[in-house]
Amino acid sequence: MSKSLPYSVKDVHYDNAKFRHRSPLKVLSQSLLTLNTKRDYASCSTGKFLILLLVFGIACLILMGTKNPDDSALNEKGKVTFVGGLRLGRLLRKPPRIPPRLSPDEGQLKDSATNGSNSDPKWAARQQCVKDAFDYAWSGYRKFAMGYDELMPISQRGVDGLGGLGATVVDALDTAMIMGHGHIVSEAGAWVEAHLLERISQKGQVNLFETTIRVLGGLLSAYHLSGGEHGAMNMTHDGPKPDVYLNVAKDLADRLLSAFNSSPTAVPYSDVILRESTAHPAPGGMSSTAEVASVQLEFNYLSAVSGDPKYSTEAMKVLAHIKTLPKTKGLVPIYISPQSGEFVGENIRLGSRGDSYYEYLIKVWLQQGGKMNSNFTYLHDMYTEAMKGVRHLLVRKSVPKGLVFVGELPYGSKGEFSPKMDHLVCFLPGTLALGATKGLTKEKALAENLLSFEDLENLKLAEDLAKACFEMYEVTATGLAPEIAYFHTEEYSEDGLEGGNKSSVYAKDIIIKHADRHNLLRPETVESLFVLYRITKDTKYRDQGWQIFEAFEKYTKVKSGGYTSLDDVTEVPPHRRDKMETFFLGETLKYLYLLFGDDSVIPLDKFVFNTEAHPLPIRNT
Ligand code: DMJ
Repeated sequence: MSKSLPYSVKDVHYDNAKFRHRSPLKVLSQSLLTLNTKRDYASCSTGKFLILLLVFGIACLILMGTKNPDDSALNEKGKVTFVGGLRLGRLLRKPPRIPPRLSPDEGQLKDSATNGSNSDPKWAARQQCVKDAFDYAWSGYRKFAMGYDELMPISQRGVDGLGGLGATVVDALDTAMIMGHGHIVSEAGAWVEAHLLERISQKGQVNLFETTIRVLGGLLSAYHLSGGEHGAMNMTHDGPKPDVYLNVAKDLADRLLSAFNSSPTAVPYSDVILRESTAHPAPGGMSSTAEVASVQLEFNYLSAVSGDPKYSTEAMKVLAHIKTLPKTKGLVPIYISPQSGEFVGENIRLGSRGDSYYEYLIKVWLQQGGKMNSNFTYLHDMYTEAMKGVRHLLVRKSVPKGLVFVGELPYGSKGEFSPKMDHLVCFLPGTLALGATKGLTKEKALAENLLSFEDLENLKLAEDLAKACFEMYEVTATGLAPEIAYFHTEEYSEDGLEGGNKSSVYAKDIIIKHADRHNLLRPETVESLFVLYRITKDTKYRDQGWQIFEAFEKYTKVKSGGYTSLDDVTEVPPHRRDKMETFFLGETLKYLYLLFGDDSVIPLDKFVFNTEAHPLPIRNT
C-alpha cells in the first residue's frame, strides 16, 4: 500500500483537494452535469447544451457586475483582455491554489476557544495540578539530590549523569519562572550564583550538545525571563539579577567553543573538558548530526546579548557547511565526521541523533526574523526540502487502522524502509505546525493569506502525526508511551507485542518490542500537543495532554518525592527505573503547563523554544 504511494501523493493531495480553487464557470458547469445524471429534464444532449448556455450567460452577467479589487492592478499591467467587462483570461486560465476557507467546524472551534485567555476554570485547575507536580518534582530533587545532575527517586540520592553542572537546577529554572514558583526560582537561582561558575571551572568531560541545550539554554532563558536585555521580560523578582545568569553563560560558552576551535573542519567535536577548555571527538570519532546542528539558537542569542559575535559565528559555520553537503531529498545521515566534515553512513531517521537537526533549521530561521531573502533563507529552504523528503520517503500508514507515522531508512533511500518510530520523533508535529504558520494561529495565518500549499500539507501531516504519537500512549496498559514503537504495515508485522490496552482501536497497529518498553518521562508528544493547541485552538490537544499528565501522576510519582522513569509501560503496575530526567522539569511539565494556560504567556510568534524547551526571544527585525 503505502510503499508504492508516498503520503504526499496519496493522502495529502487528496485530502487537500478541497482547498483548490475552482473557477465559477467550472463550478456551475460541474454542478449542472452532476445534476444531469439525476434529473430527467436534462437528460437529452440538446437540453444540456441549452442549460449550459443559460448558465454561461448568467455567469457572464454576474462577473460583469463584480469588480475585483485586483482588477485595476492587472489592468495597469495590461495583461488581461476585457470583453464588455468580462475577463475571459480569468475564466480560461488555470486557477491558482489558494488557501482554504475555514470550515464551519473551525468556526465553532474559534468561538468556543478562549481567544487566548484561560477563562475556563477547568483548565485553570488543571494547570494548577501541573504547577503542583512541578513543585513535587523539585522538592524531591532538592531533598535528595540538590546540586547533582539528576535525582534517583527510588534510591533517594543524586547522580551526575551529565558532567556534574547541577543540570536539573538550571533546566528547571525558567519553568519555575514561568509557573510563578518564586521560592523555587530563589533556591535554584541562589545555587547558580553560589556554585555554577566554580563547577564549570573544575569539571571534566561534558557533551557539547547536552550542555548547550540544557545548561547554556537554561541560563540564557533565565537571563531573559528575569529581565535581561533591559527588563525585556521580567517575569520574576526572585533570584539573582539577570547578569548573574549571563556571566555564567558566557564563561560556559567560552569553554564550549573549544569544541569548534579544536576541530579541523566546521563540524565541532562532541566532547569538551571544561576545566582545560579542550575538546575531543566522541569514541569512534563521529559527531551526531542532530548534536552539531542544535546549538545555534543558544550561541546566536548569547552573541546578541553579549555583543560578542564569536559564539554565533562558530555555531552558524556548522549549518552553512551542512548546506554544501549532498543530501537525500533534504534528508541527512545521523553521523557526521569532524575530521572530514562529511556525513558518515546512510542511516536516515528523525529519531535519536537526527531529530533536532530538522527542528533547528526552521527555528534558527525564525529566530533571525523569519524573513525570505535574508542571509538565513537557506535554512528555510533546507527545511522545506527536508520536509518534502519526509513526506515522500519516510511517511507511511499503518494497518489495519491507518495511523500516519514516520519511519526510518537505515540503509539510505535505496535500502529497505523500517517502520520504527522513536518517541523522540514526536517533536515533529509541533515543528511542522510552527514552520507552517510561523507561530501564528491557523485562523490568523489563513485570514492573512499566509499559508502556501506546502504549509497546508505540513500542517495536515502535523495533525496526523500527533495522532500517532498520542496513540503510542493510548495503546499501552499504563497510558504512557514506550521509547520506541514499530508500526504494523503490509510488509511488516509481528504478533504478540501489543501495548496492553485491549480497548484501543489501534491495538493491532502498534508493535512494542520488549527492549523498547521503557518511558523516560520524555516531552516530545506534549510539546507537539502544546504547539498544535496554540496553532489550531482544537481543544482535543488539551484533553490528550491532560490524559497523559494523569498517567504520569498515576504511575511515575514516587511517594518519597519526585517522579521516576519506567521499565515497562505495557504492564500494570509498571516496573520502575530509578531516574528523574532533567527534561521532566525543563520540558515535559513546562509544555503541559503552557498547554493548559493562557496563550499570551511565551507567544509562539515572539519566542522560539530551544530543543530543551528554553524559550529565547525572536530577534526584532
Ligand atoms: C531532550 O534533551 C531534548 O528534547 C533533545 O532534543 C531530545 N531528547 C531530550 C528529551 O527527550
